[in-house]
Amino acid sequence: MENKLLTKLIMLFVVVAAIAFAGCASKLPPAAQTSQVQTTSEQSGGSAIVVDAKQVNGIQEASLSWGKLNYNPEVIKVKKGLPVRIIADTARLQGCFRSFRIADLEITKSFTETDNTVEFTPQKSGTFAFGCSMGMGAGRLVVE
Ligand SMILES: [Cu+2]
Repeated sequence: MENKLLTKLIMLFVVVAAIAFAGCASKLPPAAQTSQVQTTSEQSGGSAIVVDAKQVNGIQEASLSWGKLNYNPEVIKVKKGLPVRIIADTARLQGCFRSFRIADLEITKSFTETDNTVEFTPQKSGTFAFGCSMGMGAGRLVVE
């Protein structure tokens, strides 16, 4: 009896892992996206979740969580030349999605429960793709 339960649990795990991986892999951003102008709708037809960073004591803050098999929000809008603080929701961001990267700004950060923020000051305007270090998850930082 215990063996049957264990087998069921293993099968459940495999199925969940397969779904999670398929979702992650299907979100690979096109390479051209980096230089694209920000638009309000994604290629898939749905609307991107767009958030303006909030200024708190001179720092532009934005939370980063998980939803729809991708980062949430998918677009973070900030202003050039002012410090940005991204605060990761580590309760929802799991696995490789905690390994955060904005390649064009040379920013990499591994979020943990005790170290869930990354700070930087964007010095050039533009739209910069972000994602996990493996290239899954497709978001954009829009610097204006
Ligand atoms: Cu990944």
